[in-house]
Amino acid sequence: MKKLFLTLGPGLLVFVLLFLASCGGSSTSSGGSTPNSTGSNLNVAFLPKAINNPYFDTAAGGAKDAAKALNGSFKQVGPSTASASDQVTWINNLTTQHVSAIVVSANDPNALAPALKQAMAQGIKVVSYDSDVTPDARQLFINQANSEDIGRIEVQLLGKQLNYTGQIAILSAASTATNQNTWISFMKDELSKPQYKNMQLVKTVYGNDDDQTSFNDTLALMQAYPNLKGIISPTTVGIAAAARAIESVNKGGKVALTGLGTPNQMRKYVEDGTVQQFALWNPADLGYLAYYAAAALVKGKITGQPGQSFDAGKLGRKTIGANGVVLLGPPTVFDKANIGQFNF
Ligand code: RAM
Repeated sequence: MKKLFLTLGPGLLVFVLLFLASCGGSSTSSGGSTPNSTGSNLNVAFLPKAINNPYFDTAAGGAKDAAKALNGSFKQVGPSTASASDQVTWINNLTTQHVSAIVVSANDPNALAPALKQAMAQGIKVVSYDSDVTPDARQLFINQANSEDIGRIEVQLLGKQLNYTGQIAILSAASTATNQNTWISFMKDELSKPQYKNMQLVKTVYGNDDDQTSFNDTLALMQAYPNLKGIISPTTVGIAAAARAIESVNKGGKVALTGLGTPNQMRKYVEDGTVQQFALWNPADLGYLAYYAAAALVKGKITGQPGQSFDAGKLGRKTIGANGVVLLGPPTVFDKANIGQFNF
């Protein structure tokens, strides 16, 4: 540090330290930035909602496989908490580095848009995955599954379990998260159907994809609503924290829980009966597809127009749909019978 101080001088050193602190996250990388077989540099940066989330780590694993297959480079950077303003800092940083593509999962669709538009103006390709930004701030959105199906399926799973009766609550991620908010709007629409007339949504709370906040929110919900019969948590961080909270007050089997989780984080709770069923897609395939889409844009094989198609390696050819959306596929429902077959 002394040497760094002498080299940079006090002012610049403070600036560098402040900058690093403001980013509040870190990065991992793999592959070289050597020119690929087409001669262009394929240097793709993934920016998830937050790092240290097993869901995004699994997606990064898939992206690394794609980078290897395409002779490109991969790195993941991001904030340590799910913060939109920290993501803006990272976008500006990646724009200065002039990476060839930014692949981002948004904590807020609007807050990220100006920085992403600046990146695009400098020739950087922008792909959103998992959680979209405003459509004019990216070329493509890689959607994990049909948003309507994801929202409705969670209500259907809980309804069946509760015999369509009782108070329920939702434990979401950030209140501005594009993906969760879209799914919740379809949950509400599903709940408005006649078969749910005896099921009442009493509250939606936001755990911000933070384990401790989500745990505390779940305890607070059960305290505020002693007759609460079920919780839907459409976030892998939230559902795992909620399961732990339910068990911590011995309410396993009394307060039903479903939503979106990773099999590895939820296995224990499915095996001990706290959770009967939950859903998800394969995050590794999502990261893999997002990398292939970014590569096709960088190589000029597509521009992001609906109807264009591109090679997505082991996932086959994918076609761009309306609004620049590329769909991965249907979600899987996990339960005691099948959870043993999955390891992510
Ligand atoms: C969390 C994040 C992510 C979401 C999954 C289901 O990991 O909120 O955006 O897609 O849950």
